[in-house]
Amino acid sequence: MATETARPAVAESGGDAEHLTREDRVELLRYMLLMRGIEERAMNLYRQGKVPGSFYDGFGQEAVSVGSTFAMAAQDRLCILHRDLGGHLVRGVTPARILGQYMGRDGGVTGGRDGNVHFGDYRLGCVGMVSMLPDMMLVATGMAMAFKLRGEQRCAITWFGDGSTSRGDFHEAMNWAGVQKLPIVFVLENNQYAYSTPLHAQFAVDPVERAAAYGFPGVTTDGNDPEAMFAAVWEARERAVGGGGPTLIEAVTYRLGAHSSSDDPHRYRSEADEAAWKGKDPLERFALWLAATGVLDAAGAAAQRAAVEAEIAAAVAAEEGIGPPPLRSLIENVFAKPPAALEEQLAELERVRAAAPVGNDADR
Ligand SMILES: Cc1ncc(C[n+]2csc(CCOP(=O)(O)OP(=O)(O)O)c2C)c(N)n1
Ligand SMILES: [Mg+2]
Repeated sequence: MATETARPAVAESGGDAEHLTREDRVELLRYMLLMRGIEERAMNLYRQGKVPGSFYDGFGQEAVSVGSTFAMAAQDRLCILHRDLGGHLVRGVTPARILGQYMGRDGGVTGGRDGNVHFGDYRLGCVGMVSMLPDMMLVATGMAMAFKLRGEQRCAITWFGDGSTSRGDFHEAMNWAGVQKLPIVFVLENNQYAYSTPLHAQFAVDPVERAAAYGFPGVTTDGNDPEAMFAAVWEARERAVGGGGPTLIEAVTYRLGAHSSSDDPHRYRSEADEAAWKGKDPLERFALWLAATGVLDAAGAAAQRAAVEAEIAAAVAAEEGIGPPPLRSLIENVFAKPPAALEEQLAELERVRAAAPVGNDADR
């Protein structure tokens, strides 16, 4: 595996989005472009049968993970969910390792063991996702508890969707974090739907109001604005490491794409609704803002997009050349001494695989 180091905290000179430098703002856009570009490319690879399993994307939600991760320090820990690819990217996971992950290649973050969302490079502070929602809230709460017990100046952050707020784990994590005043930031990614379930069928009150019931602040933020996300998380992290306890940040956004590769969202939401939110696409909006404020002119923006596209194309080409991991790696780190019968079975499976190409599973 590659050995990138975690990205240091930005804006070390200041305490809010005012202190983002021009370079930071250009970087924010670059990470958002990378996330969009990688996921678009991965969706095409999925359709070509080159991405096994199913595929989840974060189209329209790029500002949430990129903006919030930008506010975290290298020593912090991130429990990243299925629409938060930007979190991995900001921490320094390369596009090649991510695309390799999706394609089940040896060069992927888990070395081909898992696909779309279950990965995280712990050396960069990223914790691999647990699929049961929202168990990552409990994992992050446990990490924050450890930081507190050890007296460390570190913070945990996790993301979760509007649908996750109906589960017991949400309440358990919020309660314990509030009781213990833990250094944790909870980011509620309100993208209007949980699969096909709309907000009005999910909760009777805005869930951000529940923070007060657990004894800590809850704030609502524009989840389509990376600078707003940065500022909200920065402030929450400052409070957390200063002993002030958790914050719940509701990032209001919209899932522009389908729930997953197996979903047709037009069965439960209108095209007019989609078009209205498309007009608030965080990428285009932020690009316009950077142009209007003179941070990135047309030539700079075109060069940035071209560089991102080239980086993604190179990553795909590199991973396509790598191939899947040897089946023998299935039993690595599992047995002290693998049983001989298992070795023989794997050799047989290797012969079968050599004769059949990798394809998608039946969708879940
Ligand atoms: C406990 C549990 N039930 C069901 C699922 C299947 N599932 C995966 S994503 C998802 C929708 C979750 O909605 P939300 O929390 O709003 O997140 P979003 O996908 O909208 O980002 C569901 C039902 C799951 N992973 N865990
Ligand atoms: Mg949702």
